[in-house]
Amino acid sequence: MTLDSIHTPADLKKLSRDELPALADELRHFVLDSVSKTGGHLSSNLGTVELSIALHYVFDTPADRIVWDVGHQSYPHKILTGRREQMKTLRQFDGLAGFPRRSESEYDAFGTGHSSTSISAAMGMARAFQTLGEHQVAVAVIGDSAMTGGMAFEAMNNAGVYDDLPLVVILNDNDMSISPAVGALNRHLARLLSGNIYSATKKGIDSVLSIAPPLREFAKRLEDHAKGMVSPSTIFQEFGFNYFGPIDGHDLDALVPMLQNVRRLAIEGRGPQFLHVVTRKGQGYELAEADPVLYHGPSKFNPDEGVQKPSTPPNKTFTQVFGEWLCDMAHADPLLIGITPAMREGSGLVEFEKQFPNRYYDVGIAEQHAVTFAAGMACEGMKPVVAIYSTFLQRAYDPIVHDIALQNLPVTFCMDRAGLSPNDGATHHGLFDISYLRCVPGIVAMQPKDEDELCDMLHTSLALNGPGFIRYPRGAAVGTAIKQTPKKLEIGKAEIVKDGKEIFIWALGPMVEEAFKAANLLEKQFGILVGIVNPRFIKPIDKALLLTQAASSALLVTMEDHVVTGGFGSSVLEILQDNNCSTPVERIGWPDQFVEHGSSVSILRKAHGLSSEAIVEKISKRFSALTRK
Ligand SMILES: Cc1ncc(C[n+]2csc(CCOP(=O)(O)OP(=O)(O)O)c2C)c(N)n1
Repeated sequence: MTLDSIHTPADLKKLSRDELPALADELRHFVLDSVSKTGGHLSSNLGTVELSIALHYVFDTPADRIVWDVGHQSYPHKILTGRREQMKTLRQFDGLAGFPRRSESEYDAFGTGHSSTSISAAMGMARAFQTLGEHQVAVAVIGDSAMTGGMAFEAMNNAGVYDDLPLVVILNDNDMSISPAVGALNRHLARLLSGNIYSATKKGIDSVLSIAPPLREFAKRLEDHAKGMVSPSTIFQEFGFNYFGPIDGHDLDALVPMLQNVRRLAIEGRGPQFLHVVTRKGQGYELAEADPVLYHGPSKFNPDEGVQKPSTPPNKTFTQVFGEWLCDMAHADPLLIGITPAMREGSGLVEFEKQFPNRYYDVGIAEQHAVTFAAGMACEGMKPVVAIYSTFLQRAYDPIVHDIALQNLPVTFCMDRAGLSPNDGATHHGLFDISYLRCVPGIVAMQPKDEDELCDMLHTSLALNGPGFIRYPRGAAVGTAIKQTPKKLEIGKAEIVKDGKEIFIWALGPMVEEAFKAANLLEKQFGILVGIVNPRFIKPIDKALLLTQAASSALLVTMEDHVVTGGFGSSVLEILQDNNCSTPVERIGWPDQFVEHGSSVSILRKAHGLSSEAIVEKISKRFSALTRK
């Protein structure tokens, strides 16, 4: 077994070129076997097996830096850089991360998870090498969909003017995002692969020649110019990169010499190099090749059988409920528009696209654009609904402030994955949106306790005259029946879900269930009478109810699936302070630190003092300290 003998890229370099294809086979089997046991990203990693081998074979890693865009395709790289044994711990608590992390290995040159950062980061490294007089190369490996992110082009634009920059950009073109790739760049790449662009231009020139023979010389020059401008290399060359490709990314005999070539050019100071590599998502595992979307990020499965549907369908997820509501509403309202930045499946828009193809927009991995595009739609009287993960909305903060809120435009934001994305970890948890949204004037922000209330909130938001934000977590909702017709909620009005006296818990979203558990225990164990409020509105908060309850109780507790820093509990504190109310507040939420990955929410809750027992202990301690005085 060759793979067993590879602990570092130095071991890999001892192999002859002829031995590499066999290694690729082993590595591919290992990736499949390993991911089928742990769950994780599969199709993309099957597609980068040869590329990872060739990169570590040719480049002088870790001195040369490899930055994996998104990083979901970095498992073969992890395996080749000493982490093969640890792959069984992938995405589990204290185990390997699902993305590159600087703290995990010296070979992980840059931490990723959110897309389109690799060229900027690698360019920064390349400029630093030059400034420090180091002879190293920085490599960005970026997918064709990650390339649709604006940042990638901002970096290309900046990098292209440095004629001696030791930067290599590798475009890993598999014609797929999570779902099928979209946009004009995708069309350009497709035409470029088929060679259509240049031949179309040449045809145009031939007709110029036949009409005006004296212009032959000019036309020849035009042809040369056209080759540079619109031949397959165009867009990247025009940015100032040396373009190579497209080459077969599964052919090590093509990859190795090509990478040797671009590395030499980069290190010799011949400027930024761009290599266009064509790969196949799911390569080598038939089921994933046939359905790369299903195998993008599967849970554990048996590779012989493939991913199976669960025999008993679990409760609907919040995502599904949102998707169904959107279709229902779209039937009733022709102005409704659905927008996703490249997350059709994850955001529940598959059915909406089928039913309303003309009102569905996958804008690519382009969160900023998605939000401002929605703003433009809203200006013209359309009713845009932006379906976006809480974590990715971070990318669009200025558009929210500057384009949406400042102009008070009626756009509904459906923020999925608010709370933990446990296996993905710190890059993907949606733990900051309350803090970053609640300071924005004029917005309405909500979180439902169950799926029926989600529909009410969606309905409420759609009827607003300004922006509405609804956050909900990943996974199954609580199983509440959804009424036939959603109702409009009174803005800023909370719901008392349990009466009480000594303590009132204001629990957001899924924390209502936790609050009930805590209240039961507190009443049983300590005889404390605990009331529970479902705030519904994060902004504006039901001040009247809050102040009334604060005045009549010994302790207020806030519970949120969010960081405590600047979160919902903080806004409760501010309101009490501003109203000279000194009732203490126990804020329960995630601590002021980046929360790591783990195989389940409960493991991470336990690790951070947020298990049901720990919550009860916190509350009872605080309460008894207060009442003892
Ligand atoms: C800013 C941001 N938005 C969305 C995502 C979710 N996401 C992860 S991978 C992916 C598709 C990436 O496609 P591509 O770059 O072509 O790589 P491939 O999966 O095809 O190998 C998306 C949309 C993300 N990671 N970051």
